[in-house]
Amino acid sequence: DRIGKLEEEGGAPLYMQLQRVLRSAIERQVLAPDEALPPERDLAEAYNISRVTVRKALDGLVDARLLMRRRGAGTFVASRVEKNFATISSFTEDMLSRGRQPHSEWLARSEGTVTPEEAMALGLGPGSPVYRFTRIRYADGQSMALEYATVPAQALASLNAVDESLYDALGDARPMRVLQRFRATLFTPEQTDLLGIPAGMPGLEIERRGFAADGRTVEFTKSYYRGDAYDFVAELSVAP
Ligand code: 16G
Repeated sequence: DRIGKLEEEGGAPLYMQLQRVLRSAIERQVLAPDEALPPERDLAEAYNISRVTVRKALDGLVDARLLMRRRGAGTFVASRVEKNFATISSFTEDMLSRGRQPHSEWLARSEGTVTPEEAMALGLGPGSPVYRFTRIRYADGQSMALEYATVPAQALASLNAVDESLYDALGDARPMRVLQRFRATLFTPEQTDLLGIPAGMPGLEIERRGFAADGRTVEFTKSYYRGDAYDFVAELSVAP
């Protein structure tokens, strides 16, 4: 009832009418991101149409990425996050600004000395001390990304200074400029397990080197974003 009614007789085909109703409910957030749709059987009954018609309507919306199916769990309103590409923000800020609750599951928090790759990325000499943080990042309980961050030890007060947000812990030393590299990735079976996603899902690997206002490199982070959860958007203009 809350979702809306179909048009009167003689309108567009029924599956299209249902699509229109669902589309509008999603746009008005009557159906919220990540909300489960009623079972197809219930929709068919409520709208007095066949299950085949319901399925056809939902298939179209899944193709249009407005809905997504989770194996064994049903059909959900898609909850893709649009991340602006042109400004620097933290995961925590990204989620809070969308009214979603960020949460991290810590997989590792350790102290060590730089690997050659980290030394190069962070501009540190061999043997420099670093902290490493591995986290699964969630929004409203839904896994969004896996993150492996390496931070020069001197950038933080201590290994345990990071609570929920790395950028909060960095404070005045948070990145003011970043260099990023993107590449397509397929999640490994281990990452698939950690994120609780279907096998074979594509992802986006983003390597970020972040520089504090004084120019020091303060993070070298590899983020693996779920391909079904993110749209990266940016406004570009022609070079002057
Ligand atoms: C974002 C950054 C990541 C940074 C993290 C800090 C990208 C691609 N990555 O995920 O480099 O370490 O935010 O988030 O934007 P936090 O302050 O919530 O820990």
